[in-house]
Amino acid sequence: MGNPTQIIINCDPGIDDVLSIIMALSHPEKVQVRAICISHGNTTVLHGRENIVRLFSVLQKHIEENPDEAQSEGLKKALKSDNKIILAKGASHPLQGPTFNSSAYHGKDGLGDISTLPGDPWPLPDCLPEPLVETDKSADEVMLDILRTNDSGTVQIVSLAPLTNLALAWQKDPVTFLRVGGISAMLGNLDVPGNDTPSAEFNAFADPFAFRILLQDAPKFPALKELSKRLPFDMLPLDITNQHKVPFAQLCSDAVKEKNILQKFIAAILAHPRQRANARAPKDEPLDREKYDNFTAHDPLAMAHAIFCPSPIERNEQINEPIDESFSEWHIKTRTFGVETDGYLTRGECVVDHRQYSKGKPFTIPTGTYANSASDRNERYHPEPSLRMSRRISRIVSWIKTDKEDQANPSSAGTKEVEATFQETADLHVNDEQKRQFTGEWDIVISSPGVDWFRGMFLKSLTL
Ligand SMILES: [Ca+2]
Repeated sequence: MGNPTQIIINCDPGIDDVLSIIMALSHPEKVQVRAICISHGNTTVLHGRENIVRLFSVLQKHIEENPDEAQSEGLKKALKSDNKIILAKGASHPLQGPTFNSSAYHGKDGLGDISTLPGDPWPLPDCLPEPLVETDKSADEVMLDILRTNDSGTVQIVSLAPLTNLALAWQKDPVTFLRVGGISAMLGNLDVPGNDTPSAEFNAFADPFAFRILLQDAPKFPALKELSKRLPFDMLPLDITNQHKVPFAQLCSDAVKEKNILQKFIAAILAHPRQRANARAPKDEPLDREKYDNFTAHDPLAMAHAIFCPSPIERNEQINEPIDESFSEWHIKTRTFGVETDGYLTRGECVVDHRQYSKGKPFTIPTGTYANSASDRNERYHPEPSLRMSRRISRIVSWIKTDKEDQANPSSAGTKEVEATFQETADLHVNDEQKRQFTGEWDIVISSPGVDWFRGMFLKSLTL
């Protein structure tokens, strides 16, 4: 068995973020958590930081109180190791526009409001629990530091939150960011409805601008363009995460409440979302537990993918080798889509071209014209010069050139005029078309080793 893969976790903790982190720590033979980077999202960065501190305090108490429990072997190894885990605060708001949270599901504090329970049963400790070390550096700087100081392709990012921290790191130093071995991201929805809004998944909705930078703008970066490469994203959209449900009864039954401190903590943070899930059932008939009393493991599935599926770089190395068994059970499909940033109703929607004649291909959006040509309106919606304007500029440029050259050398003026006109027009045409193409291409995870496999692994990781 090789060394564990080093991972950086981008999260907005968040109930399912916290459960995902416990899962990662339970598999020290597979992954080594190098940093936990906090993002805005489910809750504020301040609450997110406190939730991680609370979690590690509970984990430390758990291994102290249960030194011989076999199911906690992984946790013990991860928490007692000399490997420190950097805790870094990141972006407190999206790159543009308003900031949102999902307190309706996660509670105001992000952990089902356990911080307001009578008697404060899950207090913040006086000291930062081991093996956390806090830094004043921003999350994006921490990501770049770790990528810079490790061999290229050896560090992976698991993103369980809006992509703001990743986009900031990419914008700050794209060459270093390209050293990432793979990115497993819980994000978006392609062929199913949204969860936060009718059309968008929460992480995409919370910062569609960061999403767009990484999906649509990053491929134009010279190093990626020359190599015909794209960022090594494996996206886990609602299309697959919705299928991975775990009965609440297995996660937080009354019997579990009598067990260890970690199980009690898990039951406490799941009480609020369980109540919310059950509230969706019809009131006038007995509760259909199989249908409604379930926890949907969005973030934990992305973490499971990072732990058990080889990264894109490892997969490329396996082309001429026998395919790793764990990879053969995770299926990936490359998809082309765009992300909506401006839509009032559709912010964060992943737009796929479902039209029969162009299904799955990149698409463009017409720039259009306005009855009153107010330039500020045009700039607001279409900051790039229109194709018509580009052509007009190219002709003016070529006419000026030809006029000057015509005076200097009258015999070649005609040919040069044609060449210059076509060359300038073609260049501007290509650039303009690229700018107007609102799509990118990422690998989408379309199946896991199975819901039963996932449930068993997830519950075992949580010592349940
Ligand atoms: Ca999350």
